[in-house]
Amino acid sequence: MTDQSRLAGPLSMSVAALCRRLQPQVSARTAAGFAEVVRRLGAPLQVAVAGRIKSGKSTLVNALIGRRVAPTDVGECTRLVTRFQYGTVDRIEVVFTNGRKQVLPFAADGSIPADLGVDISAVSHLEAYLTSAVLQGMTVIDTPGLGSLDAASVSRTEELLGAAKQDEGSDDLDDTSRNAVAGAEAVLYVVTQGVRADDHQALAAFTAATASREAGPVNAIAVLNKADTVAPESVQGAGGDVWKAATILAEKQAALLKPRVADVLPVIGLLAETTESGQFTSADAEALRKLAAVDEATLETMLMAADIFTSWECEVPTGTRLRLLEKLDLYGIRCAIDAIRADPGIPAGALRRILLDASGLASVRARLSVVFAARADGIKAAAALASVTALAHASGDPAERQRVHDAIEVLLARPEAHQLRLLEALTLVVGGAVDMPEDLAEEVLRVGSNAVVDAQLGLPGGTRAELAAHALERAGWWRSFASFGATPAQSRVAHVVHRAYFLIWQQLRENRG
Ligand SMILES: Nc1nc2c(ncn2[C@@H]2O[C@H](COP(=O)(O)OP(=O)(O)OP(=O)(O)O)[C@@H](O)[C@H]2O)c(=O)[nH]1
Ligand SMILES: [Mg+2]
Repeated sequence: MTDQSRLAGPLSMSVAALCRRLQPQVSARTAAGFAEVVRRLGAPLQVAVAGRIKSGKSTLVNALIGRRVAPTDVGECTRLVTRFQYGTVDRIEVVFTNGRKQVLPFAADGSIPADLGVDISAVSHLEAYLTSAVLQGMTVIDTPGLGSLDAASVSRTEELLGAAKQDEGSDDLDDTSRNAVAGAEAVLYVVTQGVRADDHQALAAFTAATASREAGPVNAIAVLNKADTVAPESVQGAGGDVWKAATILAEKQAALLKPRVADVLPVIGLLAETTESGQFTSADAEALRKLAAVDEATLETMLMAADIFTSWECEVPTGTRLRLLEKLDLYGIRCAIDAIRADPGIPAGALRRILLDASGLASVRARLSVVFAARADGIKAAAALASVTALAHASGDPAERQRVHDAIEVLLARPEAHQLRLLEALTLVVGGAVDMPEDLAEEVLRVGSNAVVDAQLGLPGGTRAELAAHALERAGWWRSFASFGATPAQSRVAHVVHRAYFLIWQQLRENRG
């Protein structure tokens, strides 16, 4: 807890310092809450993978971790929250609602057993500790599907993410305090083509119930999973291409989910899982080679539907075909066959690589690292500040509330807290708390939610001189908007945006030559 090097950066450090400083000045209960906030600040970013039932959340979690460990499809575990975090020894624990923990053996294939062998109604959640390097940067929380008919699993998720019983040492936290400090800090939202019009509300409801702050472009990204199942002829402009069709659909959904998520990226979770978790074997490659030798007309027919593929008369055994279907589905099989036909001698490893590239996972990873990893400090610090405010509010003591409020104001006024103020301003505008004309809201969003300067300025590829001139011009504009024409609430935001542009300009000048 005192190991500052584990904190994500300077903003987290200053919020942790604020908590420690305030601890002796507040009630024991609030102080316990602050201790929990500090503990969480030292942990990796908590990313919840959310989405409707069977959208492919667990499949994607496996792909990201690089191991087929989360149960997919069947079994009682898909109704439980599982937290995947870094550990030096692979271990699974069942955490019961009464706080008791029990170590579970892995199933023979290295996954979490489909049947836990315990009374599931007494289970709070699962903790999986894995040596996966990805987990050093973030804790991934797999959740049961939203819109599940099983009310018990929904309330378990809400309880866990919204009011999780944390580790030992925080037993003195009551429910209100726990509510204020727990929760995911970022969301990876999984949608499929069959997205429903109410996904926007579902995302809002999920984060309201579970995350310590609302989802916004700063801490939420979305993927359009099962891109391989999109029927290209149903999407105008796709020219019959599956990936193009999925990309067009993803863009449409981005507009629908805006501004709650930064982006919607198409992905084929299944292909990503198979190729990243060691499931694609040389036997699979051999079977695909045999299929590639089948004449085109027959193959065309076989690849029309899964049942035709498995039942058609063919040299490759039905069991093998079923296995390929499970691992790659028809689209992946088609991709592999095309690759083999283009290069008959292609080794299994290169084939795996092609399928991985076709899954779109690389873009998702890149986006995760831009949106989450690079901003972990700001996201964590902002979430922690929200928790601190909520804790003070819950204390019911006006003097205590004022003391905490004042301390936060002092912290935010410091120049190095600028990024926090920008995140705050962005959240106010995106959440509708501060009304802005649409073009200005867009601009706040662009400046606040991009990590790279030319994207922040809306001038991708601009020269340094162009960028600097633009930053200076916008800084001046926002300053005069803050003074003339803005409402008091808008003016607060405008000052922050002005400052952001000014700092960008300064940075561009300093890096000159
Ligand atoms: N074709 C195809 N199937 C997929 C893809 N991703 C997942 N699936 C399949 O969809 C089914 C559901 O996947 P899961 O990962 O269990 O979905 P989930 O969202 O975790 O499901 P719940 O936890 O039960 O809500 C499985 O049979 C997966 O193999 C994909 O990209 N393409
Ligand atoms: Mg699942």
